[in-house]
Amino acid sequence: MIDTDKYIQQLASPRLPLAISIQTKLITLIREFLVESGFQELLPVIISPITDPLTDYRVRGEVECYGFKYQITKSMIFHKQLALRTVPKIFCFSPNVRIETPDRKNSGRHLIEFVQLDLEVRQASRQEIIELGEKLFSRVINGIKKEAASELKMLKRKLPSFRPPFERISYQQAVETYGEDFEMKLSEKLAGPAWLVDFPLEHREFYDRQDEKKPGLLVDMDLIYPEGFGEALSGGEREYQPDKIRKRIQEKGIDLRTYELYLRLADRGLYPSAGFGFGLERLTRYVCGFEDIAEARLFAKKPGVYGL
Ligand code: ASN
Repeated sequence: MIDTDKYIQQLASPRLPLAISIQTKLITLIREFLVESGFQELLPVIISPITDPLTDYRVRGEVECYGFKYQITKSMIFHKQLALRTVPKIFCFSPNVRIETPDRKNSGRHLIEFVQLDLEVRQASRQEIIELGEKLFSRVINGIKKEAASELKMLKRKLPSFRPPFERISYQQAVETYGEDFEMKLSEKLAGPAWLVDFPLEHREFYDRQDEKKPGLLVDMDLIYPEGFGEALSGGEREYQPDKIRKRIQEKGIDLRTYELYLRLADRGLYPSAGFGFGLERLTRYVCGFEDIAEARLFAKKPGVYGL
C-alpha cells in the first residue's frame, strides 16, 4: 500500500521547493552552456526495442504494444550513437528506469527512476569530453552559487569553487589504494571532483571502446564527487566498428540476436564518438548537500519500495 500521509507530508516539505528551485536553475545553466557550445537538444526516447544492457539489473523493464516488445530505456546510449548521423553534438535530459536490487535502497544515491543529462559528440576523443565535462561542471557549480545564493543559504550549503583540470586516477590506482569497493572511500577523501579512467573491460558494458594500446582497458571515465557523494557521471569513447561491437557483445555472453536491430544499423555506419551521462538528481543532491537522493526530486522511487 502507498502511504498517502507520507506523500502529503513530502509535498509540504520546506526543503523540497528549495531543491526544485535549484534544479530548475541547474537545468537552465546546463542547457545554456551546451547550446552555446554548439549542441542540439534531443527529445527523450522512453521505449524502444533496444536499450543499454546494464547486465547487473536482474529485472528488465518491458512493455508490450501491438504485440511487439519494447524495453523501457535504461540509457539512450545506442540512440545517441545513431542520432550522430543526423547532428554532430547532441544532448538530452533522458529519463531512465533501472530496476536496482533492493539492497541499494538506503545507499542515498540510487533511485529506480531518474533523469540523466546524456550527451554525445561525433569524432570526439575522451580527452575532449573530459575537458568539456570540466568546463560544464565548473560553469554549473560557479553559476548556481550565484543564481541560487539564497536557496543555498537556507539549506546551509557551502559549495567550494573548482577549477579545471581535475585530478585523474586510474581504476587500477583506485583499487590498489582503496580496495575493490573504492567508490565511496575515494569520494570521501577527495578535495575536489576527480576523474576515474581506464576501467577494465569486464567492469563496463560492450559499447565503451577498448584501448588498442592497453588491451583489456577501456577509453572511458567516471567523474567522482568529493565529500563522499560518489559517482557524478559516466562515459567514454565508443566502439563504432560493427565487427568489434559484435565481438564485445559475444564476450559479454549476450546473444547477438538481442542487438540485431542495432547491429544492422551499425553495419550502415556509426561515427566514432564519445560522451557521457550525468545524473541530474545526483547533481541536485550534491549541490543541495542532501544525504538522501529522495530529497532531490518529487515522487522519488527507491529500490525495493513501491512508490507514486
Ligand atoms: N549514458 C551513459 C554513457 O553515455 C551510459 C549509461 O548511462 N550507462 O556512457
